[in-house]
Amino acid sequence: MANDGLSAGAAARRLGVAVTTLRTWHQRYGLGPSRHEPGHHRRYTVEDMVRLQVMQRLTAQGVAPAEAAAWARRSPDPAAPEPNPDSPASFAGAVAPADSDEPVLRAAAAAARESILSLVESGALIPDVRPGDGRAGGGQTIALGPRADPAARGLARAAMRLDAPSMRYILESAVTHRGVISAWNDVMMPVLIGIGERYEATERFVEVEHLLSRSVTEALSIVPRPARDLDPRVLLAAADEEQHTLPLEALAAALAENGVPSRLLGARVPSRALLDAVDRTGPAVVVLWSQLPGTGDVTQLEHLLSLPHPPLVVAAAGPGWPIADLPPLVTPLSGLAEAVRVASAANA
Ligand code: B12
Repeated sequence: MANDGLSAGAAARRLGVAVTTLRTWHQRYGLGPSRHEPGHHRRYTVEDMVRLQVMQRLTAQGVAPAEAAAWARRSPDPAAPEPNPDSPASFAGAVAPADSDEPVLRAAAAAARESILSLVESGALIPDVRPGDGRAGGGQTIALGPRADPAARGLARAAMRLDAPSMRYILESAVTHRGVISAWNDVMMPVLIGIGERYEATERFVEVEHLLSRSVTEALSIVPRPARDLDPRVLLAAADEEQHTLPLEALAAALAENGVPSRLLGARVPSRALLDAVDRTGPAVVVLWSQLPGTGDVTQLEHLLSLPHPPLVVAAAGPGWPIADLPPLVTPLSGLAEAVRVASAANA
């Protein structure tokens, strides 16, 4: 690109969009050309082109234009030093001698592409999608430890603002780019535990907990499920009267990522219904989740073990189970990665 920037026509051609689209992005979303010489049309600079690349890429992925523009406006200046040395996004590669032509644009484009996803994922860029969002949380925060992942921080902020699009963006990016186990352990779980503590201390923020739970469910459901001709040999269920299911949803998604299909019965499965399901489907593994001590009744596990054809593995998962009093043949599970290992091995 010449030093004096690109005309609208040239910029549109480079981006592969119509000139009218560029005009719309300028007029509606403020993503216009910034170089202005008196007596000449405005020109698009390298920085403008980086922002437009972000806009183009996000809208192509189905992000609403207003939201995409919010991200694009916050894109770092490619010529500025990288603000966060830990961030994999590096705009340093976009810095080139001022008089260089195509390489600058190519580097800026590549840097923009690389950086969008990592910045979104890191939680460093949270678009202000809706005006007034700042008010919604009333300055309240979800406490996370000092070593919390930046994406978890971004998620906590978005959750307190009841900002579902941003939550969804952060969560889906985490699932897609890190995989389910890390997305759950490093991003979802700390924020869920944090909002639980906030609720316990204040008896407020149930609305935050509900919207966050819903967003987690939606993000976990984007993981493609294994082919339909594979018969699921893993059965996942919450104990009788147990409404907490998110860890099982994470387990189903993590297993799917490993090509292992599962049946997830969901919340509050009465013991009789669980036994009937096992009888009809003959699973190799049953994972029963209890979050609350009140639902961790071990007779549910004993009944499973005394079936004429018991599953190979009967696993107790969740903090509700009395670990010391579990029947000897029950496998206790303490984390998602372990659950994936045990269920995958028994399924093989
Ligand atoms: C989301 C949520 C809900 C949602 C659930 C939505 C859903 N679809 O699952 C809804 C709104 C339904 C809900 C309801 C209630 N909830 Co609730 N909820 C939560 C919250 C925020 C997250 C739950 C979760 O997914 N936990 C899983 C992970 C994130 O947390 P964890 O269990 O502590 O993780 C540990 C282990 O389980 C293990 N682990 C983590 N992930 C995995 C995965 C696998 C596969 C394995 C094996 C292990 C494992 O590692 C962690 C470290 O040890 C928790 C907070 C919390 N700390 O859990 C409160 C929490 C569990 N809820 C609580 C309460 C009080 C309730 C209600 C009674 C509220 C009410 N008054 O109605 C009801 C209970 C209804 C019922 N009978 O079940 C309390 C329970 C306190 C207690 N120990 O008794 C908590 C702890 C909040 C708090 N701090 O006060 N809740």
